[in-house]
Amino acid sequence: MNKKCCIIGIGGGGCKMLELLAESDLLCTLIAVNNEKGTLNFLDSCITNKIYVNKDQEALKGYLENPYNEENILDENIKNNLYELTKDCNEIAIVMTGGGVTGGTIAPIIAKYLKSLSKTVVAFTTLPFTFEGKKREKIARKTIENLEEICDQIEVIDNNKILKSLNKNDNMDDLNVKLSNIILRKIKNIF
Ligand SMILES: Nc1nc2c(ncn2[C@@H]2O[C@H](COP(=O)(O)OP(=O)(O)OP(=O)(O)O)[C@@H](O)[C@H]2O)c(=O)[nH]1
Ligand SMILES: [Mg+2]
Repeated sequence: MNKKCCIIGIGGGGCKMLELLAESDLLCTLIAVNNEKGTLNFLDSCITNKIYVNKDQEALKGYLENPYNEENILDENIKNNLYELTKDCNEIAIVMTGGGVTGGTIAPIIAKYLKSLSKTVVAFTTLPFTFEGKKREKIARKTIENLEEICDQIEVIDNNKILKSLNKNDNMDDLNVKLSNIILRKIKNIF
């Protein structure tokens, strides 16, 4: 395990995963990215690196189809922040849960910026629960397609499979612990 690794949690689910990964023995730089100030403010206090993207879903939506023009989303301030926070990290894990607009658009854009800095970038994302509907699945699949084009490696975990593996009295927190453990194992194997 390379200590010079960095994990970037993006969007609502990605930031939640980051909080759970922060409880592990990983010695990585942790960065939370979201377009919701509230979510960033209320993150576990051990996550101190926070990047606020001041763009709502309406502004981000178009980037699902074309994640390549990142200049409008990552301003100089965000780029400088990312540059400084990752400057000693060669390997970067991007963690998000697929199906949302925020993670789905910002993750490929950040991955692209990090690739321009010659980092190794591995993305971890989920497929949405089937009960969430086709629209979310479509966003998640497009996100995967975009990440595959940009990242060195991408790991897709199906939320449905984890759901099936739960015990009768388990709840969403239990599901999230299972998901974060899967991500943790994969990160340890890859880096
Ligand atoms: N396992 C798990 N999946 C989650 C969790 N939160 C969200 N998801 C999944 O991730 C998808 C995207 O949700 P968010 O991560 O909240 O979306 P976002 O990236 O913030 O994007 P927005 O739609 O703009 O809010 C959902 O449709 C769910 O399938 C979570 O806590 N655990
Ligand atoms: Mg969100």
